[in-house]
Amino acid sequence: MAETPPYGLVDDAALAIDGETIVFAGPRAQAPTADRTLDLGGRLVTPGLIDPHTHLIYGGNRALEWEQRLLGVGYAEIARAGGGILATVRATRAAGYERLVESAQLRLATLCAHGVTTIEVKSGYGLDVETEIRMLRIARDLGERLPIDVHPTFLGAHAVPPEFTADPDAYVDLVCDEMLPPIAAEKLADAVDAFCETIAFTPAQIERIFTRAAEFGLPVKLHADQLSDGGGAELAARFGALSADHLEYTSTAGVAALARAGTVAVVLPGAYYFLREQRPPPIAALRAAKVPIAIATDCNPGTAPLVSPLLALNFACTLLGFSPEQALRAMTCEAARALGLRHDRGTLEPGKLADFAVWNVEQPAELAYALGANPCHAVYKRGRRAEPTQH
Ligand code: DI6
Ligand code: FE
Repeated sequence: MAETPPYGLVDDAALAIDGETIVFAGPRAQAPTADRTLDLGGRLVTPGLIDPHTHLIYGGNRALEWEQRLLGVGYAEIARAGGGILATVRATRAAGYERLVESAQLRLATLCAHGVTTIEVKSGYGLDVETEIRMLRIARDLGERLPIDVHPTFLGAHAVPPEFTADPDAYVDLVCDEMLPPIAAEKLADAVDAFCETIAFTPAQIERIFTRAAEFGLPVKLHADQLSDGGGAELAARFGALSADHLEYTSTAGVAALARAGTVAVVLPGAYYFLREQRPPPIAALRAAKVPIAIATDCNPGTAPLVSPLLALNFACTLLGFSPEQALRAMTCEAARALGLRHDRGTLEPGKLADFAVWNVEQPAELAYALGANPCHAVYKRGRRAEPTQH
């Protein structure tokens, strides 16, 4: 059998589309005849990019906190002093529906303009019933406003809100008993996430939330081992999580657990870069154990105010040892896997959604190479030209 060329590239290729679906992808000479054809000028076409981990919706920003961090104050230190995530919680609760939609829509339009056709969006800056639900509704609404599929994730266990500092377990009760039931009943989230960390939630608390999520048939994922090894990867694996994300401090046992469970490792090179972390996730061990690896922007105001998927690819290459080809796979087919969507997107094949990006580049490595450029020529979502700026 012939070896697959780098990136699975096909020269002089054609895609045939019926409605929302690809019916042919391959050499132009073999393409079926069509009612209507469109010449893409010989440009590179890739699957639409998929961003499987974002905190896109939030009030305010944390530029001042960033200034402090540049002067040497630590992220965890700021969080313990009531800043960090809790500062964004205050701004998000105060923002109201329209302002949250407006700011998130701007960020989303930028991601779309860089070739993103599917995105995951977490709640987690409300931390009360009303604001968590508001965030999830906004996530769903954004998917209606822009030509992109939005997959909302409920992240009620992002931080312990100020009202519950004295009794974090009572907040976990609220997440399980007052937040999850209406969210599941109204189908406001496609998955449930939690932040497993000394400054956030313990494995025991998260087990309660994940057990409840399973009762509602909701898949789980986890912010795992970002700042310390809290056994997050093992916890995610125990619950058959879709993904375990961050993983800077994941141990050898954690890697083995992910491999056994088939859980995807989502690495967030933007956060690694922006926090100036010194310890990279164990990429070589993950690869050796055949754990699928995806990349996401982690777009959030505290650790990764990043709206360029292409910069995420670049950081993965320059900081975490990805090849440009591995990086592109990590933001297409592996990212689809991280969202449980491998069956209908992430590659250009018959039967998959016609989600693709057209690029003004000579070779695919340029996608990860050009710092701050946007060579995206056009984006197609479900077979239609996507024009995010005109909405
Ligand atoms: N880890 C992260 O990188 C983001 N959330 C999390 O649990 C950061 C969120 C923030 O700082 O606002
Ligand atoms: Fe995150």
